[in-house]
Amino acid sequence: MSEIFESVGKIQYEGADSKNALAFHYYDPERMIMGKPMKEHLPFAMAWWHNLCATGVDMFGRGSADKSFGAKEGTMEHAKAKVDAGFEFMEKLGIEYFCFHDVDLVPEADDIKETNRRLDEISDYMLEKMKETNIKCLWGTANMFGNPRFMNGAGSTNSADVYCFAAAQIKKALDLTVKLGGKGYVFWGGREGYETLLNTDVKFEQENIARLMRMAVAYGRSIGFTGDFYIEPKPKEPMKHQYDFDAATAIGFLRQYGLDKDFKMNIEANHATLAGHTFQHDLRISAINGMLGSIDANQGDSLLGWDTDEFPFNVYESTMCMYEVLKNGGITGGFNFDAKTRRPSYTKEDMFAGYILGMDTFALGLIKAAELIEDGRIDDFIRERYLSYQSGIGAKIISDSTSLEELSAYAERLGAPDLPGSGRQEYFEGVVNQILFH
Ligand code: XUL
Ligand code: CO
Repeated sequence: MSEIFESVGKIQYEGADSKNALAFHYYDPERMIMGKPMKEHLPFAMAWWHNLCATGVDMFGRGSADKSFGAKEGTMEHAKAKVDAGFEFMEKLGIEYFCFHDVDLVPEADDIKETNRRLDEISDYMLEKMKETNIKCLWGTANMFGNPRFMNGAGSTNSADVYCFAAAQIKKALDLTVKLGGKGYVFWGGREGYETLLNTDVKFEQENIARLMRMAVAYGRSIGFTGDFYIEPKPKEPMKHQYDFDAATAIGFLRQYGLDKDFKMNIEANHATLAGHTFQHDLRISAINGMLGSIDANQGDSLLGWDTDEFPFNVYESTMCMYEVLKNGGITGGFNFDAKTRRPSYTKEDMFAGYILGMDTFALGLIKAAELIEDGRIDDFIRERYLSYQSGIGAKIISDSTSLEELSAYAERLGAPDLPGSGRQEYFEGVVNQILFH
């Protein structure tokens, strides 16, 4: 089989002084960080949709990038060419995982039975490639937002017939995920939300989403899927209001409907910022609830109000992300680059440049997060900051052995408490800069 990315060889680590555009400058897979090689800390994944399907189309213009890979688009030959391109791409970058939606893999037919037949064919071909290369599937999902039938959502749709199509797609996507040995299965509720409450029964819709998820868990477990289900929260876009607004909302939903044992979060940086949080915030909320599962590694643009899905270059953000991941003891999922090159970056080399940027940014984030933890000043300060709960009245509070009356009497005896001690925010922001730039 002929090479698709002829101008690009295997991407090597060359170090920070190298000016080679097609080399890693920080991602050194075997370098040990906190007792583990970088590549084990950072199981990177390629997003089938952005990398192999998206051509740079936007609301104002047709695509700028050629993703035909030598085949006629809309054919099974093209679907196979994308598999060839994808595996060559991942091998050249040393990426061990991929993520996919059903419709990323094959052209969707009018009849779902034909689409499923095509999916069987392509997944056989993918399995062959996986055996040859040792590349694995991180997670699969069903695209339940692109087809016009899902205009009012999938689990949240007003149409029971459409609901059945969503169920059929989930069933097939789970079959594929299991066939390809995927570690996880994602629900991104793209159109699970509403435009106006004037036509929407929110409670009914949320209960129906939970029903669909419960059926997915039952089916998945029945066919031997032992991995995690994930919710990928996002507050808006395409809908004005989406039910999985952020990690806290999604975790509450999972607990309410008894799904919290089977699900974790797949946190996407640009979704967290759309919800008005930092990326780190949603990672922390997931982690403290034991639900930090996987990560969609990208970044948004603070000047734009939508999901720009940019390759991450902000090292401050990736450091804070890796700080959360290290503190969590790692993640069972991986780092999926749900990111696309900008419309004017339409060449094959640009595809590599995007991934090199993302992988280097997370490698730097890992190095710096480990330094922050090894430095210890932040951890020490946080420990000290809550010391008043380690003895006396504080110890009684956290052992649940006091009452409002006792606390009130204590406060009256004190008259006026001392101020709670400086938060030293500016000092610690300086510590982060010191670690980042020493
Ligand atoms: C959309 C998004 C999706 C999910 C998978 O914003 O992030 O691509 O990751 O459906
Ligand atoms: Co995503």
